[in-house]
Amino acid sequence: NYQPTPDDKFSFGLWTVGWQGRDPFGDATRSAIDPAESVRRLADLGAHGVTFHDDDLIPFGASESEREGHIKRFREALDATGVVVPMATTNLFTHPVFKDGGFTSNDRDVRRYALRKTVRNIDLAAELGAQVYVAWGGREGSESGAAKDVRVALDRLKEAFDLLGEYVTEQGYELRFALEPKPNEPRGDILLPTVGHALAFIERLERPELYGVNPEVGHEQMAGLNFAHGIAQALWAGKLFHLDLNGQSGIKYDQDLRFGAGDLRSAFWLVDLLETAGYTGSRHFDFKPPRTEDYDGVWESAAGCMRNYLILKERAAAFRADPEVQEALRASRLDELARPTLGEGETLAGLLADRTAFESFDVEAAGGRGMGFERLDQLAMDHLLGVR
Ligand code: GLT
Ligand code: MN
Ligand code: MN
Ligand code: MN
Repeated sequence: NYQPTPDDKFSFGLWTVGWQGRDPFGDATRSAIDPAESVRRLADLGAHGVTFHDDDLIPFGASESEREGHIKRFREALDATGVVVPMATTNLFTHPVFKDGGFTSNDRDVRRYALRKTVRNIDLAAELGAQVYVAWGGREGSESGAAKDVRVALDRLKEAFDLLGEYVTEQGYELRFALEPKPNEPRGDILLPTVGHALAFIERLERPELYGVNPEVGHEQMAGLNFAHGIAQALWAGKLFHLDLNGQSGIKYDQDLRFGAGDLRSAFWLVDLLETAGYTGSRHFDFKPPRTEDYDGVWESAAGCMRNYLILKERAAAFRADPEVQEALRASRLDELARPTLGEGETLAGLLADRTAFESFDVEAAGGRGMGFERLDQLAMDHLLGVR
């Protein structure tokens, strides 16, 4: 019946259902919502978790006693509903002070402030039991060439993450970082634009084991990339610490549609991958209910994210269980892909000595073999469309 339960591990950012619909061309279309109310509504819908930026929970500039009050109200809502906080993050993009970035602003005092703001919220994240700390560097970038020395900015980004890694290690927090790539918007070009860039960067850090990625569906698609492929490589590298599910229709502005909207086929392969790979983290939604919606529409949109995930999970499982699909997978030689290219115990010398591998290999015959992928994909399509 596609009714989510906490076992499905669905989570939502406070900033998603709490988005008031302000965009570059128009004012807010919805009033602000109390984070405690969002927690209650999400719990009613069947979510297990809620995530937040420091400023989603505690308005920027709040006094220490106001801060305590906001945290207390939030904790009460969590306790009353059983909703957990699997992840938290820092807002290093809204206030004008971050107009040239947080960890890579050319202004050194801004970088020091960004680190302090982050450390402060890491303490709160750990206190609330979060296991993942996301870092989306939307303002880390530039609009023009000489404005940012990218190699030097990457030195500063490494410096910042190394310091944060040192901090969580010294505090003994069970918290790992998940870097969120995005190619552009709000900056003209953002540092670590794709999953691949982020994975390469992580290996240059002092404690690489503390860092993974938080890929977002729409962000990779804005760069024209195949999201499921990026997720597969992150899984292969042991670096899929978290992910942001939403919908996007092709290469354009960041749409943040509800999950399942936009590229539905891509969503199908993503769910198939997450479910067959045994991903155990939260299924986290980072979407924006369109500004056409009132609050009824917001909760419809949030419920739709989860419903679509569960429908796709069912369809993907049916695809995998179908005997005709299994036969088609064999006909397309997926089992052969899983076999190492050298035989067991065989060495490079063995390959070089094997005349059937080259001298007498019938390239024309091999080149003429069909792969059977169209049949396989049509079977997937039939399952996705619910006609099998
Ligand atoms: C912001 C951004 C998202 C990030 C969030 C984490 S905030 O809404 O567009 O993609 O995941 O900072
Ligand atoms: Mn995101
Ligand atoms: Mn987005
Ligand atoms: Mn977003």
